[in-house]
Amino acid sequence: MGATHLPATEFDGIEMDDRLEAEAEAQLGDPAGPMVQLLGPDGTPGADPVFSEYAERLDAEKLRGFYADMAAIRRFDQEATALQRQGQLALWVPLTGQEAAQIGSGRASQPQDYIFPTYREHGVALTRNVDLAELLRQFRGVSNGGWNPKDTNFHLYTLVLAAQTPHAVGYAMGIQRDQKLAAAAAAADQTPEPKAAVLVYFGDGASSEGDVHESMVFASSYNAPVVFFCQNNHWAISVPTSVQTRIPLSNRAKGYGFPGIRVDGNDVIAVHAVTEWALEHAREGKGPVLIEAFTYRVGAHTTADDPTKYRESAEEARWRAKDPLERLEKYLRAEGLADDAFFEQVRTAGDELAAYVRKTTYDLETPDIRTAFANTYVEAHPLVAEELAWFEEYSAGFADEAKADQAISDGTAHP
Ligand SMILES: Cc1ncc(C[n+]2csc(CCOP(=O)(O)OP(=O)(O)O)c2C)c(N)n1
Ligand SMILES: [Mg+2]
Repeated sequence: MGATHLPATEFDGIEMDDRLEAEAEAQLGDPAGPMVQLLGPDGTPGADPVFSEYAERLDAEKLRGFYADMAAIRRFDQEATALQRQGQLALWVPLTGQEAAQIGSGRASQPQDYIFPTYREHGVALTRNVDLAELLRQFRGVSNGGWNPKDTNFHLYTLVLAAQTPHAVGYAMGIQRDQKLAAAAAAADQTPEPKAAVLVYFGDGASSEGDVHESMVFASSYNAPVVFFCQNNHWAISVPTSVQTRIPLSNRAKGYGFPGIRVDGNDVIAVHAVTEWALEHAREGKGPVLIEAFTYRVGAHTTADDPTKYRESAEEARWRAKDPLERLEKYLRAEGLADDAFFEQVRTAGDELAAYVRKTTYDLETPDIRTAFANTYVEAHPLVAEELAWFEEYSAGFADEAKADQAISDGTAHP
Protein backbone atom coordinates (compact mmCIF):
# COMPACT_ATOMS: atom_id res chain seq x y z
CA MET A 1 0.00 0.00 0.00
CA GLY A 2 1.26 3.44 -0.86
CA ALA A 3 1.31 6.36 1.50
CA THR A 4 -2.04 7.85 2.36
CA HIS A 5 -2.75 11.24 0.90
CA LEU A 6 -5.21 13.94 1.71
CA PRO A 7 -7.56 14.33 -1.26
CA ALA A 8 -6.33 16.91 -3.76
CA THR A 9 -8.19 20.18 -3.55
CA GLU A 10 -9.50 22.02 -6.56
CA PHE A 11 -7.09 24.84 -5.67
CA ASP A 12 -4.03 22.78 -6.43
CA GLY A 13 -1.93 24.42 -9.10
CA ILE A 14 -3.59 27.82 -8.96
CA GLU A 15 -0.78 29.69 -7.30
CA MET A 16 -1.27 33.41 -7.21
CA ASP A 17 2.16 34.30 -5.93
CA ASP A 18 3.79 37.58 -6.82
CA ARG A 19 5.18 36.45 -10.14
CA LEU A 20 2.07 34.78 -11.42
CA GLU A 21 -0.50 37.16 -10.06
CA ALA A 22 -0.68 39.49 -13.06
CA GLU A 23 -0.85 36.51 -15.40
CA ALA A 24 -3.57 34.85 -13.34
CA GLU A 25 -5.57 38.06 -13.21
CA ALA A 26 -5.31 38.52 -16.97
CA GLN A 27 -6.48 34.95 -17.43
CA LEU A 28 -9.52 35.60 -15.26
CA GLY A 29 -10.43 38.47 -17.55
CA ASP A 30 -11.07 40.98 -14.76
CA PRO A 31 -7.75 42.42 -13.71
CA ALA A 32 -7.52 44.72 -10.72
CA GLY A 33 -6.66 48.31 -11.25
CA PRO A 34 -2.98 48.82 -10.64
CA MET A 35 -1.80 48.67 -7.08
CA VAL A 36 -1.30 52.14 -5.61
CA GLN A 37 2.36 52.68 -4.76
CA LEU A 38 3.98 56.00 -3.88
CA LEU A 39 7.27 54.69 -2.49
CA GLY A 40 9.00 51.77 -4.17
CA PRO A 41 11.03 49.11 -2.32
CA ASP A 42 14.25 50.96 -3.23
CA GLY A 43 12.93 54.20 -1.71
CA THR A 44 12.12 55.79 -5.07
CA PRO A 45 8.96 57.92 -5.03
CA GLY A 46 6.11 57.02 -7.39
CA ALA A 47 3.11 58.94 -8.67
CA ASP A 48 -0.62 58.39 -8.79
CA PRO A 49 -3.28 60.59 -10.44
CA VAL A 50 -5.52 60.60 -7.35
CA PHE A 51 -3.31 59.84 -4.38
CA SER A 52 -0.11 61.84 -5.05
CA GLU A 53 -1.97 64.91 -3.88
CA TYR A 54 -2.45 63.29 -0.47
CA ALA A 55 1.22 62.37 -0.27
CA GLU A 56 2.22 65.95 -1.05
CA ARG A 57 0.46 67.12 2.11
CA LEU A 58 2.94 65.19 4.25
CA ASP A 59 5.75 67.35 5.61
CA ALA A 60 9.15 66.12 6.82
CA GLU A 61 8.00 65.89 10.43
CA LYS A 62 5.04 63.66 9.51
CA LEU A 63 7.28 61.37 7.46
CA ARG A 64 9.83 61.10 10.27
CA GLY A 65 6.90 60.39 12.60
CA PHE A 66 5.79 57.47 10.39
CA TYR A 67 9.29 56.04 10.59
CA ALA A 68 9.48 56.50 14.36
CA ASP A 69 6.09 54.80 14.81
CA MET A 70 7.00 51.85 12.61
CA ALA A 71 10.33 51.39 14.39
CA ALA A 72 8.68 51.65 17.82
CA ILE A 73 6.07 49.02 17.03
CA ARG A 74 8.63 46.67 15.52
CA ARG A 75 10.74 46.99 18.70
CA PHE A 76 7.63 46.39 20.81
CA ASP A 77 6.87 43.30 18.74
CA GLN A 78 10.35 41.90 19.40
CA GLU A 79 10.02 42.55 23.12
CA ALA A 80 6.57 40.93 23.34
CA THR A 81 7.89 37.89 21.43
CA ALA A 82 10.78 37.63 23.90
CA LEU A 83 8.39 37.98 26.85
CA GLN A 84 6.33 35.09 25.49
CA ARG A 85 9.42 32.94 25.00
CA GLN A 86 10.40 33.65 28.61
CA GLY A 87 6.99 32.49 29.87
CA GLN A 88 5.73 35.97 30.74
CA LEU A 89 2.96 35.91 28.12
CA ALA A 90 0.75 32.97 27.21
CA LEU A 91 0.84 33.82 23.51
CA TRP A 92 1.97 36.58 21.17
CA VAL A 93 0.74 37.57 17.71
CA PRO A 94 3.59 39.24 15.80
CA LEU A 95 3.05 42.03 13.29
CA THR A 96 6.53 42.36 11.77
CA GLY A 97 6.24 43.18 8.07
CA GLN A 98 2.86 44.87 8.45
CA GLU A 99 4.05 48.10 10.11
CA ALA A 100 3.32 50.35 7.11
CA ALA A 101 -0.19 48.95 6.61
CA GLN A 102 -1.00 49.64 10.25
CA ILE A 103 0.80 52.92 10.94
CA GLY A 104 -0.23 54.42 7.59
CA SER A 105 -3.91 53.60 8.06
CA GLY A 106 -4.05 54.36 11.80
CA ARG A 107 -2.39 57.75 11.30
CA ALA A 108 -4.98 58.58 8.61
CA SER A 109 -7.79 58.26 11.15
CA GLN A 110 -9.07 61.16 13.21
CA PRO A 111 -9.86 61.06 16.94
CA GLN A 112 -13.63 60.98 16.35
CA ASP A 113 -13.38 57.91 14.07
CA TYR A 114 -14.00 54.52 15.65
CA ILE A 115 -11.74 51.57 14.97
CA PHE A 116 -12.44 47.84 15.16
CA PRO A 117 -9.22 45.77 15.10
CA THR A 118 -8.61 42.02 14.87
CA TYR A 119 -5.87 40.67 17.17
CA ARG A 120 -2.75 41.81 15.28
CA GLU A 121 -3.31 45.58 15.08
CA HIS A 122 -0.66 46.64 17.60
CA GLY A 123 0.56 49.35 15.22
CA VAL A 124 -2.92 50.82 14.92
CA ALA A 125 -3.21 50.70 18.72
CA LEU A 126 -0.05 52.82 18.93
CA THR A 127 -1.56 55.45 16.62
CA ARG A 128 -4.63 55.61 18.88
CA ASN A 129 -2.51 56.16 22.01
CA VAL A 130 -3.41 52.84 23.61
CA ASP A 131 -0.84 52.13 26.33
CA LEU A 132 1.10 49.25 24.75
CA ALA A 133 1.72 47.68 28.15
CA GLU A 134 -2.07 47.48 28.64
CA LEU A 135 -2.28 45.69 25.34
CA LEU A 136 -0.27 42.82 26.83
CA ARG A 137 -2.72 42.19 29.67
CA GLN A 138 -4.90 39.94 27.54
CA PHE A 139 -1.87 38.01 26.27
CA ARG A 140 -0.71 37.49 29.86
CA GLY A 141 -4.16 36.19 30.71
CA VAL A 142 -4.91 38.75 33.41
CA SER A 143 -7.70 40.55 31.56
CA ASN A 144 -10.42 39.78 29.05
CA GLY A 145 -9.67 43.04 27.30
CA GLY A 146 -6.98 45.34 28.60
CA TRP A 147 -8.02 48.90 27.84
CA ASN A 148 -11.15 51.02 27.81
CA PRO A 149 -12.18 51.49 24.15
CA LYS A 150 -14.11 54.63 25.03
CA ASP A 151 -10.84 56.41 25.91
CA THR A 152 -9.32 56.03 22.43
CA ASN A 153 -12.14 54.90 20.10
CA PHE A 154 -10.06 51.75 19.57
CA HIS A 155 -12.19 48.70 20.22
CA LEU A 156 -10.99 45.62 22.10
CA TYR A 157 -9.27 42.90 20.08
CA THR A 158 -11.59 40.35 18.47
CA LEU A 159 -10.25 36.82 18.16
CA VAL A 160 -13.28 35.30 16.45
CA LEU A 161 -12.47 35.90 12.79
CA ALA A 162 -14.58 38.61 11.13
CA ALA A 163 -16.98 38.93 14.09
CA GLN A 164 -16.01 42.60 14.34
CA THR A 165 -17.15 43.44 10.78
CA PRO A 166 -20.92 43.34 11.45
CA HIS A 167 -20.28 45.20 14.72
CA ALA A 168 -18.39 47.85 12.76
CA VAL A 169 -21.15 48.29 10.18
CA GLY A 170 -23.76 48.50 12.93
CA TYR A 171 -21.65 51.11 14.68
CA ALA A 172 -21.26 53.05 11.43
CA MET A 173 -25.02 53.00 10.91
CA GLY A 174 -25.35 54.38 14.46
CA ILE A 175 -22.94 57.21 13.59
CA GLN A 176 -24.98 57.90 10.47
CA ARG A 177 -28.16 58.29 12.54
CA ASP A 178 -26.42 60.38 15.23
CA GLN A 179 -25.14 62.68 12.51
CA LYS A 180 -28.66 63.26 11.24
CA LEU A 181 -29.56 64.41 14.75
CA ALA A 182 -26.41 66.52 14.89
CA ALA A 183 -27.35 68.16 11.58
CA ALA A 184 -30.73 69.02 13.05
CA ALA A 185 -29.00 70.50 16.10
CA ALA A 186 -26.72 72.52 13.80
CA ALA A 187 -29.75 73.87 12.03
CA ALA A 188 -30.89 75.03 15.47
CA ASP A 189 -27.60 76.97 15.76
CA GLN A 190 -25.63 74.52 17.82
CA THR A 191 -22.08 73.60 16.80
CA PRO A 192 -22.11 70.26 14.96
CA GLU A 193 -19.79 67.43 16.00
CA PRO A 194 -17.03 66.62 13.50
CA LYS A 195 -18.12 63.91 11.09
CA ALA A 196 -16.87 60.44 11.91
CA ALA A 197 -16.34 57.14 10.13
CA VAL A 198 -15.56 53.57 11.17
CA LEU A 199 -12.39 51.76 10.15
CA VAL A 200 -12.56 47.98 10.46
CA TYR A 201 -9.62 45.60 10.04
CA PHE A 202 -9.65 41.97 8.96
CA GLY A 203 -7.34 39.50 7.25
CA ASP A 204 -7.26 37.74 3.89
CA GLY A 205 -8.39 34.55 5.63
CA ALA A 206 -11.24 36.29 7.43
CA SER A 207 -12.42 37.68 4.09
CA SER A 208 -13.89 34.21 3.40
CA GLU A 209 -16.21 34.43 6.42
CA GLY A 210 -19.91 35.00 5.79
CA ASP A 211 -19.81 37.88 8.29
CA VAL A 212 -17.73 39.93 5.85
CA HIS A 213 -20.22 39.33 3.04
CA GLU A 214 -23.19 40.28 5.20
CA SER A 215 -21.38 43.36 6.47
CA MET A 216 -20.58 44.54 2.98
CA VAL A 217 -24.17 44.04 1.82
CA PHE A 218 -25.48 46.04 4.78
CA ALA A 219 -22.83 48.74 4.44
CA SER A 220 -23.62 49.17 0.76
CA SER A 221 -27.40 49.07 1.15
CA TYR A 222 -27.37 51.69 3.89
CA ASN A 223 -24.43 53.70 2.52
CA ALA A 224 -22.77 53.32 5.92
CA PRO A 225 -19.67 55.43 6.72
CA VAL A 226 -17.28 52.49 7.03
CA VAL A 227 -13.88 51.65 5.57
CA PHE A 228 -13.10 47.93 5.32
CA PHE A 229 -9.35 47.51 5.68
CA CYS A 230 -8.16 44.06 4.64
CA GLN A 231 -4.53 43.30 5.38
CA ASN A 232 -3.70 40.68 2.79
CA ASN A 233 -0.57 39.34 4.48
CA HIS A 234 -0.67 36.32 2.16
CA TRP A 235 -1.37 33.72 4.83
CA ALA A 236 -4.18 32.59 7.11
CA ILE A 237 -2.00 30.52 9.44
CA SER A 238 -0.85 27.83 6.93
CA VAL A 239 -3.40 28.58 4.18
CA PRO A 240 -2.21 30.85 1.35
CA THR A 241 -4.37 33.67 -0.02
CA SER A 242 -4.73 31.77 -3.30
CA VAL A 243 -7.18 29.49 -1.47
CA GLN A 244 -9.29 32.40 -0.24
CA THR A 245 -9.68 34.10 -3.60
CA ARG A 246 -8.92 33.78 -7.30
CA ILE A 247 -9.11 37.49 -7.94
CA PRO A 248 -7.53 40.38 -6.03
CA LEU A 249 -9.60 40.85 -2.87
CA SER A 250 -10.10 44.54 -3.64
CA ASN A 251 -12.13 43.50 -6.73
CA ARG A 252 -14.84 42.10 -4.51
CA ALA A 253 -16.02 45.61 -3.63
CA LYS A 254 -17.32 46.03 -7.17
CA GLY A 255 -19.86 43.27 -6.57
CA TYR A 256 -21.23 45.14 -3.58
CA GLY A 257 -21.27 48.45 -5.40
CA PHE A 258 -18.56 50.48 -3.71
CA PRO A 259 -14.92 51.34 -4.47
CA GLY A 260 -12.17 48.78 -3.86
CA ILE A 261 -8.52 49.82 -3.87
CA ARG A 262 -5.44 47.66 -3.74
CA VAL A 263 -2.52 49.48 -2.15
CA ASP A 264 1.09 48.46 -1.56
CA GLY A 265 0.76 47.63 2.14
CA ASN A 266 4.50 48.03 2.69
CA ASP A 267 4.41 51.63 1.49
CA VAL A 268 3.37 53.78 4.43
CA ILE A 269 2.88 56.88 2.27
CA ALA A 270 0.49 55.14 -0.12
CA VAL A 271 -1.43 53.42 2.68
CA HIS A 272 -1.85 56.75 4.46
CA ALA A 273 -3.03 58.48 1.27
CA VAL A 274 -5.52 55.79 0.32
CA THR A 275 -6.96 55.50 3.85
CA GLU A 276 -7.24 59.26 4.20
CA TRP A 277 -9.16 59.38 0.92
CA ALA A 278 -11.41 56.48 1.96
CA LEU A 279 -12.21 57.93 5.40
CA GLU A 280 -13.02 61.31 3.86
CA HIS A 281 -15.26 59.54 1.34
CA ALA A 282 -17.09 57.74 4.18
CA ARG A 283 -17.35 60.80 6.43
CA GLU A 284 -18.81 62.85 3.57
CA GLY A 285 -21.68 60.37 3.27
CA LYS A 286 -20.49 58.78 0.02
CA GLY A 287 -20.56 55.28 1.47
CA PRO A 288 -18.15 52.43 2.19
CA VAL A 289 -14.75 51.65 0.68
CA LEU A 290 -12.71 48.44 0.67
CA ILE A 291 -8.94 48.77 0.92
CA GLU A 292 -6.75 45.75 0.34
CA ALA A 293 -3.30 46.36 1.75
CA PHE A 294 -0.98 43.99 -0.09
CA THR A 295 1.59 43.03 2.52
CA TYR A 296 3.27 40.05 4.14
CA ARG A 297 3.46 38.47 7.57
CA VAL A 298 7.22 38.05 7.87
CA GLY A 299 7.16 36.09 11.12
CA ALA A 300 5.04 33.28 12.49
CA HIS A 301 1.24 33.48 12.72
CA THR A 302 1.62 33.40 16.51
CA THR A 303 4.33 32.21 18.87
CA ALA A 304 2.60 28.80 18.70
CA ASP A 305 3.24 28.48 14.95
CA ASP A 306 6.20 27.35 12.84
CA PRO A 307 5.98 28.79 9.30
CA THR A 308 8.91 26.68 8.02
CA LYS A 309 6.41 23.81 7.92
CA TYR A 310 4.30 25.38 5.19
CA ARG A 311 6.22 28.00 3.22
CA GLU A 312 9.55 28.45 1.48
CA SER A 313 12.22 30.67 2.98
CA ALA A 314 12.77 32.11 -0.54
CA GLU A 315 9.28 33.61 -0.36
CA GLU A 316 10.10 35.25 2.98
CA ALA A 317 13.35 36.60 1.52
CA ARG A 318 11.45 38.14 -1.43
CA TRP A 319 9.23 40.01 0.97
CA ARG A 320 12.03 41.05 3.32
CA ALA A 321 13.45 42.92 0.34
CA LYS A 322 10.28 45.03 0.35
CA ASP A 323 10.65 45.98 4.02
CA PRO A 324 8.52 49.01 4.93
CA LEU A 325 11.04 50.56 7.32
CA GLU A 326 14.06 50.20 5.07
CA ARG A 327 12.35 51.84 2.10
CA LEU A 328 11.25 54.87 4.13
CA GLU A 329 14.73 55.17 5.66
CA LYS A 330 16.24 55.20 2.15
CA TYR A 331 13.82 57.90 1.08
CA LEU A 332 14.35 60.07 4.17
CA ARG A 333 18.14 59.86 3.81
CA ALA A 334 18.10 60.47 0.05
CA GLU A 335 15.92 63.57 0.46
CA GLY A 336 18.01 64.85 3.39
CA LEU A 337 14.97 64.69 5.71
CA ALA A 338 16.64 62.61 8.43
CA ASP A 339 20.22 61.95 9.51
CA ASP A 340 22.14 59.42 11.65
CA ALA A 341 21.23 61.30 14.82
CA PHE A 342 17.52 60.86 14.06
CA PHE A 343 17.81 57.10 13.50
CA GLU A 344 19.92 56.75 16.66
CA GLN A 345 17.29 58.64 18.65
CA VAL A 346 14.57 56.33 17.27
CA ARG A 347 16.59 53.28 18.36
CA THR A 348 17.04 54.66 21.87
CA ALA A 349 13.32 55.48 22.14
CA GLY A 350 12.51 51.91 21.05
CA ASP A 351 14.73 50.44 23.75
CA GLU A 352 13.11 52.68 26.35
CA LEU A 353 9.66 51.58 25.20
CA ALA A 354 10.73 47.93 25.42
CA ALA A 355 12.10 48.40 28.96
CA TYR A 356 8.86 50.10 30.02
CA VAL A 357 6.71 47.34 28.54
CA ARG A 358 8.83 44.63 30.18
CA LYS A 359 8.70 46.24 33.60
CA THR A 360 4.95 46.92 33.39
CA THR A 361 4.31 43.32 32.33
CA TYR A 362 6.22 41.98 35.35
CA ASP A 363 4.19 44.29 37.58
CA LEU A 364 0.78 43.20 36.27
CA GLU A 365 -1.14 41.69 39.12
CA THR A 366 -2.98 38.39 38.84
CA PRO A 367 -6.65 39.22 39.29
CA ASP A 368 -8.71 37.63 42.05
CA ILE A 369 -10.43 34.63 40.44
CA ARG A 370 -13.69 35.74 42.06
CA THR A 371 -13.91 38.66 39.62
CA ALA A 372 -14.50 36.13 36.80
CA PHE A 373 -17.58 34.88 38.64
CA ALA A 374 -18.70 38.40 39.61
CA ASN A 375 -18.49 39.61 35.98
CA THR A 376 -20.58 36.79 34.49
CA TYR A 377 -23.95 38.48 35.00
CA VAL A 378 -24.81 42.04 35.96
CA GLU A 379 -26.72 40.80 39.00
CA ALA A 380 -26.06 37.94 41.44
CA HIS A 381 -27.05 34.57 39.99
CA PRO A 382 -27.67 31.44 42.15
CA LEU A 383 -25.94 29.08 39.70
CA VAL A 384 -22.81 31.24 39.58
CA ALA A 385 -22.83 31.50 43.40
CA GLU A 386 -23.03 27.70 43.60
CA GLU A 387 -20.11 27.30 41.17
CA LEU A 388 -18.03 29.80 43.13
CA ALA A 389 -18.72 27.94 46.39
CA TRP A 390 -17.64 24.68 44.75
CA PHE A 391 -14.51 26.31 43.35
CA GLU A 392 -13.52 27.77 46.73
CA GLU A 393 -13.97 24.44 48.46
CA TYR A 394 -11.91 22.75 45.74
CA SER A 395 -9.13 25.38 45.99
CA ALA A 396 -9.05 25.02 49.80
CA GLY A 397 -7.94 21.41 49.24
CA PHE A 398 -4.56 22.79 47.98
CA ALA A 399 -3.94 25.00 51.02
CA ASP A 400 -1.31 22.64 52.50
CA GLU A 401 0.54 22.45 49.20
CA ALA A 402 0.54 26.23 48.89
CA LYS A 403 1.96 26.53 52.42
CA ALA A 404 4.70 24.03 51.63
CA ASP A 405 5.60 25.88 48.41
CA GLN A 406 5.78 29.14 50.34
CA ALA A 407 8.04 27.57 52.97
CA ILE A 408 10.39 26.33 50.23
CA SER A 409 10.60 29.74 48.64
CA ASP A 410 11.10 31.40 52.09
CA GLY A 411 13.84 28.90 52.90
CA THR A 412 12.08 27.81 56.09
CA ALA A 413 11.13 24.33 54.89
CA HIS A 414 12.54 21.44 56.98
CA PRO A 415 14.15 18.59 55.08
C1 LIG B 1 -14.34 31.98 13.34
C2 LIG B 1 -12.93 31.53 13.51
N1 LIG B 1 -12.47 30.47 12.81
C3 LIG B 1 -11.18 30.07 12.96
C4 LIG B 1 -10.36 30.70 13.84
C5 LIG B 1 -8.92 30.22 14.02
N2 LIG B 1 -8.00 31.18 13.40
C6 LIG B 1 -7.39 32.11 14.12
S1 LIG B 1 -6.42 33.12 13.19
C7 LIG B 1 -6.81 32.28 11.77
C8 LIG B 1 -6.25 32.74 10.45
C9 LIG B 1 -6.68 34.12 10.09
O1 LIG B 1 -6.04 34.58 8.94
P1 LIG B 1 -6.26 36.03 8.39
O2 LIG B 1 -7.68 36.41 8.44
O3 LIG B 1 -5.57 36.10 7.07
O4 LIG B 1 -5.51 36.97 9.45
P2 LIG B 1 -3.98 36.96 9.89
O5 LIG B 1 -3.89 36.03 11.08
O6 LIG B 1 -3.18 36.52 8.74
O7 LIG B 1 -3.66 38.35 10.33
C10 LIG B 1 -7.67 31.22 12.05
C11 LIG B 1 -8.18 30.28 11.05
C12 LIG B 1 -10.88 31.80 14.57
N3 LIG B 1 -10.13 32.49 15.43
N4 LIG B 1 -12.16 32.20 14.39
MG1 LIG C 1 -3.69 36.73 6.68
